Amino acid sequence: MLTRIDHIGIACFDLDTTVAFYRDTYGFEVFHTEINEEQGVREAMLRINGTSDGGASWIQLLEPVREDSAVGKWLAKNGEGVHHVAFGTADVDADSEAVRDKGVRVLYEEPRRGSMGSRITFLHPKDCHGVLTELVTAAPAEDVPAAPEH
Ligand code: CMX
Ligand code: CO
Repeated sequence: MLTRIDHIGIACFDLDTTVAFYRDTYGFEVFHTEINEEQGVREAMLRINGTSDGGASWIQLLEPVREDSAVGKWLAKNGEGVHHVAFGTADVDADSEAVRDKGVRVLYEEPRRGSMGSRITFLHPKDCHGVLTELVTAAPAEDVPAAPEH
């Protein structure tokens, strides 16, 4: 069952200046950064709030590390902006199979590694009314790095 918005993925040309905008304008701090080579991104996760099921909601800022990556191609075509929406679930395997059974294209045979040890898959935007949709199961809490002091 999809129980929350896990994150909004936002594509940007320059991660550092975009992080600075989110900090200076809203006061959101970076909780975690990483490079995900498989996805072709350098990313920053800004924690917006915790939720009652133990998960959290995030803004995921994405800078491409390769022009031919999903985000690199999208940026070249559209410029900066909202790239995808991610729903949180306790069981990404079951939920992606359930969505597949409804005829929606699920892009990965098996979920892959996402931010902070999560497991992720994507649904094709053309089957989702133009929205690239991600399904996420967060890593168990003890696997997630502690929040920075601020
Ligand atoms: N939102 C909405 N539509 C999108 C889209 C997006 N983010 N990305 C592509 N599309 C649309 C394009 O506009 C295009 O539509 P038209 O044919 O009408 O012009 C169509 O989908 C095909 O796009 P494309 O540019 O030819 O790109 P590809 O088919 O090569 O790739 C997709 C599209 C969705 C398969 C690819 O982006 C993908 O595999 N995405 C999943 C992985 C990902 O996005 N990783 C980065 C984030 C990592 C993370 O969240 O951790
Ligand atoms: Co994402």
